[in-house]
Amino acid sequence: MKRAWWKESVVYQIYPRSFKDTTGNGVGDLRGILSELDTLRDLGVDIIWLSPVYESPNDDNGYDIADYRAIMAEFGTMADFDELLDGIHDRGMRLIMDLVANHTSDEHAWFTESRASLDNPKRDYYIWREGRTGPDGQSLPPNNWRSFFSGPAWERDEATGQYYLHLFTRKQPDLNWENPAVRKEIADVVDFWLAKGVDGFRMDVISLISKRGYGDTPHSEFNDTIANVYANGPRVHEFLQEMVRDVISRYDVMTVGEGPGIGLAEGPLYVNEDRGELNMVFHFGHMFMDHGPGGKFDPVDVGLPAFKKVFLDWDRAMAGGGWNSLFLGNHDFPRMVSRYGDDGEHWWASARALCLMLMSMRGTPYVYQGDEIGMTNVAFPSIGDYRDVETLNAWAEEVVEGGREPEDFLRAVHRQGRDNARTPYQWSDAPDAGFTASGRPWIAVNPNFPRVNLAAQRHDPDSIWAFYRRMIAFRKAHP
Ligand code: TEU
Repeated sequence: MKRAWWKESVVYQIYPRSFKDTTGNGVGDLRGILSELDTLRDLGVDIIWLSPVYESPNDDNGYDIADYRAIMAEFGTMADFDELLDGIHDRGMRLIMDLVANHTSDEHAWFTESRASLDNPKRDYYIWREGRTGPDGQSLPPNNWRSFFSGPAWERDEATGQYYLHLFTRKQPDLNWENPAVRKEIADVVDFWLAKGVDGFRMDVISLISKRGYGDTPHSEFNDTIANVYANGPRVHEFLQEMVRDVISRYDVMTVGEGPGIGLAEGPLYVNEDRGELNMVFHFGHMFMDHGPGGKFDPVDVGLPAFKKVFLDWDRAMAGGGWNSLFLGNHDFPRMVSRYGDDGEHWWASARALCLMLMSMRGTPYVYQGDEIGMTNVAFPSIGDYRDVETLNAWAEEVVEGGREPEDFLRAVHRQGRDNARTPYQWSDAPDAGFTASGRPWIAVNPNFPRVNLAAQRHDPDSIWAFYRRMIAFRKAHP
């Protein structure tokens, strides 16, 4: 096995919007992260991954990028970013950025041009198709694909009458990676940030960039459509190899690709060392296993043997020269202690047990902000308390249009919703958990903050935080 710094590191994911607000706008910011770098270093973090901080209209909290070379004004300025990067490097840590390149915002200049006319030079930057004609002469989408966030994956655009593909929200049009000009644009973006000194990328839904064609999906379960229709298209490896060859290989950096639809058979093709693609992928073996026939808001129970098998299988799958990422949660999934442990009576013990598991497997561990203090799911009483577009779209479709009982849907959201992981970081028992002094956080703080917070744990040798710190140190002492 070859040694590499990213194999001997612990990554900490920051969701900037929910980390720390220093300006009083109710939204976390870059200076908030800067102010806590010593805390992260003290925990033993080697690499910080920032969820997107680029200019964005925030339809999907920054996963809809309007300008890849600008910092979101709510988060700060490019000068703040440069200071943050220096602060991270000064402490011997590294920084990886989130590269969202399957799609842009519909407010990106490329899309504004692309949608303007059929012969715009940027028309082929996105995926445009004629609609189908319905029985009554009405215009229907080109196929039956559904978006990840409810409703059709196609939107008809007034200017030309054609439809554009959006696997996520309608404000996230998919880029056309078949177009070499698009690949060159993305390569230039990657080069821009690497030349600035960032240490790598987490690549959002990289498994989806190469499309297989646009026939109807025959699958009734959405996860089957992801795996068999949307993901692992015929040119995905060629596109990744091209990006690595042309740009990434010129730097000493790490890459981890997010991979809905990447199964045990495909994983090695993305990460085996002789392939020149990625260092790691995030597979969703354990993340999608509790989705029922109706998808994520129709959850089913999963047993421990099935859960353990995912990790065993993936460990074995890497025997041919690949390397695993290890994670039990992120900004898209429930809190790990609530989902895989117990956030009641056995909160403390199960948070520590999950930490032990995460830190003692082969692979690179990723800690999602707040998991190191045992932050839990939240059960807001009303849909009005929720912010996530996935949850709000599913509410509109299932409850408002579909007639599902609101209480039943909210129970599913309490268990599965992405906002579970997006409530503000709980720094202390001060108002709003010390996240913001504004009195109006962008999303409410979990009401358990007087009990679950960093200040209460930082100097307690038996705390969850202290256990993470010990396990990280132990891990590094025994490569
Ligand atoms: O997530 C991709 C992805 O597969 C998720 O949409 C996942 O299926 C869903 O969140 C489960 O509920 C990435 C980002 O991590 C996510 O935040 C973005 O919304 C999405 O891509 C679009 O960029």
